Amino acid sequence: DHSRIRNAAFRAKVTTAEEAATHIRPGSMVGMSGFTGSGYPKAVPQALAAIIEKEKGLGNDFRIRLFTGASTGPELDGALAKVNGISFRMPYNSDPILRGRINSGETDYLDMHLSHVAPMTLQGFFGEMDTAVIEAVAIREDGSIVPSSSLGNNKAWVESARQVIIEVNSWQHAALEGMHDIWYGTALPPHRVAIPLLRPDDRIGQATLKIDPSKVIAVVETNAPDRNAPFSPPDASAKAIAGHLMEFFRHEVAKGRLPPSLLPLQSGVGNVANAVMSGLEEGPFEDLTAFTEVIQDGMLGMLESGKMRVASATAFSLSPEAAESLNNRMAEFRSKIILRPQDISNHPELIRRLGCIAMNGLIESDIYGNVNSTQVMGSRVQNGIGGSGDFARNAYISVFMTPSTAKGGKISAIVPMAAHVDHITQDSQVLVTEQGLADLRGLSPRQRAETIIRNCAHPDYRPLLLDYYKRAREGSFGQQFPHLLTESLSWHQRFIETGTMLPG
Ligand code: 0RQ
Repeated sequence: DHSRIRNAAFRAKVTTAEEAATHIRPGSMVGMSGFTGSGYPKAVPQALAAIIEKEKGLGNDFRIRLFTGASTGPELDGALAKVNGISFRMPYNSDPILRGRINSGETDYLDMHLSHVAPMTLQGFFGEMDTAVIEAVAIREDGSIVPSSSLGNNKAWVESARQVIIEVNSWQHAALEGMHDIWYGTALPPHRVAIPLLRPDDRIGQATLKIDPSKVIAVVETNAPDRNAPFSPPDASAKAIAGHLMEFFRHEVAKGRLPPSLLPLQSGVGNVANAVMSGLEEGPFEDLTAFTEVIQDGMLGMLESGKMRVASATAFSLSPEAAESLNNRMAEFRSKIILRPQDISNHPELIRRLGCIAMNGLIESDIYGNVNSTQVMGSRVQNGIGGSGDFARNAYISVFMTPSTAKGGKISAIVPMAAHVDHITQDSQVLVTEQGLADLRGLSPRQRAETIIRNCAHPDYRPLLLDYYKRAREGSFGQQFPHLLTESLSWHQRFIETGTMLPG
């Protein structure tokens, strides 16, 4: 009935995903919507994958350069990676098939700070964007677009692309209309102005995306759910991490360094982040706010119970059950949730001004608190830096949290030297594992090492780390960051050779 397409000119452009996908050319730069498994186009990418497969069968090379907000879903990254149709990808991925293509060297991957992507695209640093494919909830009478469950880089894509395809997804709740806040004061230097946002719940822009109708070449109707991987329920380790963090927050409030309602929270995705949300739900802090990238299950729970007053983000990242439950009660949440473009949700100016508490996961930290968020054994990407760098660098307090071991104890998350560094010591101020919490603020590198090994390392690895550190204190070239360079990455090499970091 086309009831979501309330503008006649756009209604006249309704077509099939198959037809729309024929407008995407081999080798072109394509910007698609989507952030952490929400709000990504579902039909056109699959139709494009089918075209690519057919062309490849005929012996024709067909790959695209793919830009998004962050990770998407199996219908987008999964489908295109399966046919090896992505030559270049940025800025964040968590799809396992695409991860395989990246790690085998078939796909080039540029892992970027998420706040940089939109301005750098508009600055022209990446070349010309050919096509934007954007998921929407509706097209309004005035021809403006109601974005769906993520906003990501959509504004930058529709502004910079030569042509635009819109997927109107009737699975997305109509009550999402009014939840978005899109700021249009985004001039480039030297004309930039201050962003007029002083509180996480300030609305500074408009609810819909402006679009030049002459650019829109196709409108495709879909009815398909966002497909995000379900979360595993918090295990004992995640609960212990959450417990240590709650104790830290209580201590900081008692010292007068944090207000009783804390400060705007940023939290990553995953098992541990979700457990921290459950910890906050049960904890003594009231009237919480979030200024973050993604709203996950735990945060939705706090908004529902009233523990949290408002959450500002760029996307939802929900388990299928939570997405269904949100969809059934979208109108209740509309006054409590604001979705912004990711260059605003992750903006350093705003994170610093609001004094966010950043809480992110990690792959490994070295004994000095250099944090690797992205590369397993230094060379195999897991997901990407995502927004963790935007928040860690600019937060009021930057927390990193992780179980002290991975892969059933065969890997220590605390290592002598990180095999890759995403966050330097200056950007990691509190480190938490199930073993304990290390408050690193004001500590010198050597004091940091002693605190991290004592408080955070797993008992299986603690004596090995102490032994390494003691010998580094004796044999290092310098004593600012004591290291034994021929040995510092030997734990990683041992894992590659023997399948465990533990010596035989
Ligand atoms: O792999 O699924 O194959 O078992 O990494 O690890 O312990 O479930 O923890 O879900 O919190 O993810 C850093 C990846 C942690 C995440 C990372 C393996 C582990 C498992 C997941 P399996 P866990 P989490 C907001 C902010 C960067 C982006 C970011 C991340 C899988 O937090 O991507 O923070 N962060 N964005 O086995 C080998 C190690 C490992 C390891 C974990 N040391 N060695 N494998 N794993 N540590 C979101 C956005 O920005 C969009």
